[in-house]
Order: sequence, then C-alpha cells, then structure tokens
Amino acid sequence: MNLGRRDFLAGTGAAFAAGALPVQARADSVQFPFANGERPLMAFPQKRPMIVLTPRPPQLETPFALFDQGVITPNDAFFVRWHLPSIPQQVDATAHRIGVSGEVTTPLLLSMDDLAKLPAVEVTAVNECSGNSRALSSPRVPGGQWFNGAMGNAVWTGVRLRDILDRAGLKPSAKQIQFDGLDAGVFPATPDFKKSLDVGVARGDDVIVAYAMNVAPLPLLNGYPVRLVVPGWYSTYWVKMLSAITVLDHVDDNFWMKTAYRIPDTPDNAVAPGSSGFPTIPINRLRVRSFITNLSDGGTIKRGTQELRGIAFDGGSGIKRVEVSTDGSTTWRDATLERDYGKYSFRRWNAAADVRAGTPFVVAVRATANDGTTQPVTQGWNPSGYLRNAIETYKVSVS
Ligand SMILES: Nc1nc2c(c(=O)[nH]1)N[C@H]1C(S)=C(S)[C@@H](COP(=O)(O)O)O[C@H]1N2
Ligand SMILES: [Mo]
Repeated sequence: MNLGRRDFLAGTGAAFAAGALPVQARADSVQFPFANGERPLMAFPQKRPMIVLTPRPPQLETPFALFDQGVITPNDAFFVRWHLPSIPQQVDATAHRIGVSGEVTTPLLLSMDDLAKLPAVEVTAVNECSGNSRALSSPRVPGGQWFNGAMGNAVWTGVRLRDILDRAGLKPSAKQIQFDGLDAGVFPATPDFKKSLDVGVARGDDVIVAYAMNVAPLPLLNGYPVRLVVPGWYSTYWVKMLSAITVLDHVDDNFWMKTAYRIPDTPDNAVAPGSSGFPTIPINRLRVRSFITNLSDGGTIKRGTQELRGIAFDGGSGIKRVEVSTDGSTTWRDATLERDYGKYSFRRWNAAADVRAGTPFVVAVRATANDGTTQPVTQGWNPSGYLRNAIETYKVSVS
C-alpha cells in the first residue's frame, strides 16, 4: 500500500456506527501466566481479535506471538489504551482542528490541510505504555493488569511539533506545552486527559504530530485523525485525537501530570513495597528491554539446534548489544542484531541455541543500549508498576 499523503489528511474516515462501541462476540480467551490472568479475545472496529483488559474504556493488548512476525506491528494488531470511557465513535477529519494557544504570539487553528503544508517527516518508533507488564509486578499493584503486549512499533508520518510551535511563536514565558485530545470524562468532575512536556523536549527533532501509521490513516482507537508521537518516551505523552496544544507559563499541575504517571525520584526509581511519602517525578523515557519472541515461558521447544529470535529497544539511544544465557545467567553470548530501523525502533535479533533433551531449557535475554544502560536482574518496585525492564527468563520443556 502506498497512499498519497493527502489520503491521510482529507475526507471523513474511520467511522463506527453511533452508539456503544460495537464489539464482536467473544471468540476465544487466553490465559496469562499470573493469577487472575484469563482474558477474552475480541475484535473491535479496525482491529483483529485482541486481548481485552476492559472493553470500556477500550484497553486491548497485542497477543505476544505477533511480535515474532516482523519488526513493525500491524495497525489492526496494535495495542489500545484509553483512560476515559467517552471517546468519539467517529471523527470527521475535514472538520477536525488543532488549536494552538496560550503563551504564543499567534494563536492558530490548524486543519489537516494546514498540516499537509508543513514538511512531512517519518520516524519508526516504539509506543510502550508506562504500565506494560504491570501484572508481573511483585507484590502486585492496582491498575490495568497488562502482560507484555502493551507496546508496538510503527512507522509514524506527520509534521514536526517544532514547526507548529515556531509558526505560533513561543513567548519567552513558555515553560511547558500541554496536549489534549477529543476524549472526555462522562462526568464533568472527571479530570480531562491532558499531558505536558517541557519546551526543550517538545521542540526535539523527532517529536511529531502524526497523521499516518504504517503508511495508512491511524485506526480510530489509536487516535484518528492525528496524534502526538514522542519517540523514546512512554506513550502516556502520545496524546491521541489531538485537538489542543496549549503553551503554559508554568509546570502543568493537572491531575494527569501532578498525581498520575509519576515515578519515585530515587535511585533506580524504586521504593520498598508499601512505601509512601517519597518524592516523585513525571515518568519519562523508555527503559531498555528485550524479549524472546519465538518462545513463551512455560512452552515447549524441540531438541537440537534451535534459532532464538526476539526484539530489543530503549529510550532512543539505540540498541548496542543483545546477549543470551542458557546456563542460569552465568555466561552470556552475543546475539546477532538484524537490520537497524533507527534508534527508536524495535531491533530484531537472533541467536542459535543447543537444546538438549532431559532437562527444561532455560534461557535469558539481556540488551544493552548505546547510552550504556542495561537490564536489571531483579525488578525494582514502584506503587504503579511502571518501568518494568528486568531481564526476562524463559523456561520451556523439551520435546
Ligand atoms: N487522548 C488520549 N490520548 C492518549 C490516552 C488517552 O487516554 N487519551 N492514553 C495514553 C496512554 S497512557 C497510552 S498507553 C497510549 C496508548 O496508545 P495506543 O492506544 O495508540 O496504543 O495513548 C496515550 N494517549
Ligand atoms: Mo499508558
């Protein structure tokens, strides 16, 4: 598929029928490897059957085996997460506007055609929920009980946020840029979902207002017709159905910045389970992670020489090295890194392993990023179950 840029920008697209989100009847279910881990699989509009955490608001997880199929996560399999139950069932892209206001010299009201007049840029980047793998937190914590599939990697096309900010003209008083989308709470008292970035981060080369995902319009559930993409940062900042950009002269103190999505301001951003009263900071860049994609913990493998395959990513320095260990993390050897799609992308890797009959096969994988960070052996704890990036170990039986 090679759609012209205008195809993403004009027209009314991605519509659902009015009313409740239509959901196909339950097709099947999956059992995650933790207590209370049974989840239905259901197909939502523009999506293949996905693992359902909650239908309203939609929280849909990508079945992990999908990550073995390629470096790019298909749009119809890309995870979905909304906070507020009231999300538009349909958006008219021709009528959609992004307002730019606050500490600017020239407030703007941008149509999709206005975006088309700015230089188009493209970036391949991982979108990972702050709470990805939260269900593996020990002790467990409240919040969406995601396994490892609240992440995906896509090619995002759009315009630089900086180009928009430069057109509006930031006043010297500009401190943070706040982003809001079309979704809202059912009750007026529910805090609207708004996220903010420091001006320096927002003006980065790679932060884009994206109108295409994998060379197609965004699925409605992933933010049609336009969303923020902040490569290297947890996806809480990747505001969907972007409708307002407000330049603030202060550090944003709305609920979603001041109270939610914060991590301990401590070494490793961890605290002892049950702690309270410690200082916190807003969550920020992705932590380096790696996974095996052609094995699942508790699965089976054939004896003999087997190929291990997987993915690794970090917060934007790029993957330097991936190693595997088959002896209980005593010795490690390098995996082969596959094609580089850029420093924000999944990096695929492969390694051969000698699998013998008789005992379970136990394999661990560890990535190191270009910034020198690597994965911890044991996971630090925080009350929201954010930032998981411990070394993953897979124990499989041999057939
Ligand atoms: N408008 C809006 N944008 C949003 C959210 C939201 O609730 N509303 N949730 C954020 C969070 S926490 C995540 S994890 C990502 C999920 O992106 P996806 O649904 O495209 O995978 O959207 C982000 N952008
Ligand atoms: Mo998230």
